[in-house]
Amino acid sequence: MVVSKAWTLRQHFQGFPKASDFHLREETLPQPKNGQVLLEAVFLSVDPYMRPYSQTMMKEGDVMIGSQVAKVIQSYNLSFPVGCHVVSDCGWRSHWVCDGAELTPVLPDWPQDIPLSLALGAIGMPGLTALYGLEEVCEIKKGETLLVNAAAGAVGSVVGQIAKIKGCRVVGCAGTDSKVSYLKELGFDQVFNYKTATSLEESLREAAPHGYDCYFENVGGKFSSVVMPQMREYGRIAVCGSISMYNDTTPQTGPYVHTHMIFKQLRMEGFLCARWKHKHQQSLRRLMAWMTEGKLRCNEHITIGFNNMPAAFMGMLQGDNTGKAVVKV
Ligand SMILES: NC(=O)c1ccc[n+]([C@@H]2O[C@H](COP(=O)([O-])OP(=O)(O)OC[C@H]3O[C@@H](n4cnc5c(N)ncnc54)[C@H](OP(=O)(O)O)[C@@H]3O)[C@@H](O)[C@H]2O)c1
Ligand SMILES: *[C@@H]1O[C@H](CO)[C@@H](O)[C@H](O)[C@H]1NC(C)=O
Ligand SMILES: CC(=O)N[C@H]1CO[C@H](CO)[C@@H](O)[C@@H]1O
Repeated sequence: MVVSKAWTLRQHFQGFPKASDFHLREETLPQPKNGQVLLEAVFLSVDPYMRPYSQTMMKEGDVMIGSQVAKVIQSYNLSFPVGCHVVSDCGWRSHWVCDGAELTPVLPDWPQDIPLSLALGAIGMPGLTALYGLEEVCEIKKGETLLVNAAAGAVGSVVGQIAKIKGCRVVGCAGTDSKVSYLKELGFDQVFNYKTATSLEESLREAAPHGYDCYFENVGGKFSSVVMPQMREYGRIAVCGSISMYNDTTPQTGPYVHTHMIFKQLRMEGFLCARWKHKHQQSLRRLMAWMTEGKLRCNEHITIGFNNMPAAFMGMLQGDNTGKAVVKV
């Protein structure tokens, strides 16, 4: 018998999450049956979506939702031998018993010198989100100018690098000067700190005087309202996230986008990475190829200790991370 640790939502978040909103409990797991495996968490992901998701999809007392890279430590399923690594959506748990059908093996030929934690980042859901947002939603073309915000994060840092690979001009913004330097090292053309800029409007205009063809939106709210008038005709906006609105207790209101959308003939489309599930495998291979060729680099912000999951989550929401925020057990 294995005793697992699990983080639950003690009470729904009100505004910014607090340590007391989480509860660590122990649960005794059943013995795995035929076809099942016992998993042990190695790396766990903390992601922005957990904040809005908790509000609409979780009850108080539920285990926090999330993905992890886990190691199979007992197996009654030949497809998942002991010692292999999988991606599991079993939430904030240290151990779990499940059927093979619920698991995704990490890419079979995962190179030894690439950390497995990237299966939660650039070679995982955030990397796929960046790729689909650019190719499927923005339909970005060589020579175009792209804006991405939360640019030093898991999704944003990959967005900018893929757009560079495709021959675009990339403008990014992030919340600290060290993130700004990091993005310049990654090859972004123009980067500024949105927290210290005297005028967001002017900084955006200076970075791209002719305006933006594509806008990869991670932030929403006021930021978005300032970008809309600077979109070029037939511009495309991929609405990936709106992190600046996730902990609002009262909804933000306008300015509204309609006039800009009409007269500039813009296209704005929300999307979820899972829409293109059928091509995840081939897309992960493309991301891995860019990584092994040195065209895609990615930083990780690693917090040590399963017990520090809430702190890692709250830290990510307030911008502690450069690159993907993960917890190493
Ligand atoms: N649609 C999908 O399928 C999908 C999938 C994955 C992620 N997403 C969305 O993509 C966005 C980025 O996710 P991620 O996993 O890559 O997270 P991330 O960017 O690694 O981490 C969140 C970052 O957001 C920035 N931030 C926090 N509050 C902000 C605010 N009020 N204004 C501007 N920036 C703020 C912080 O950086 P700064 O220091 O720069 O402020 C923080 O580091 C999120 O909105 C997320 O919900 C969507
Ligand atoms: C093992 O896992 C696979 C999923 O890869 C599943 O289809 C299969 O049914 C499992 N095997 C057994 C014996 O249940
Ligand atoms: C209402 C509230 O708590 N707003 C905060 C939400 O979190 C962001 C950081 O992610 C803060 O900037 C807001 O002040």
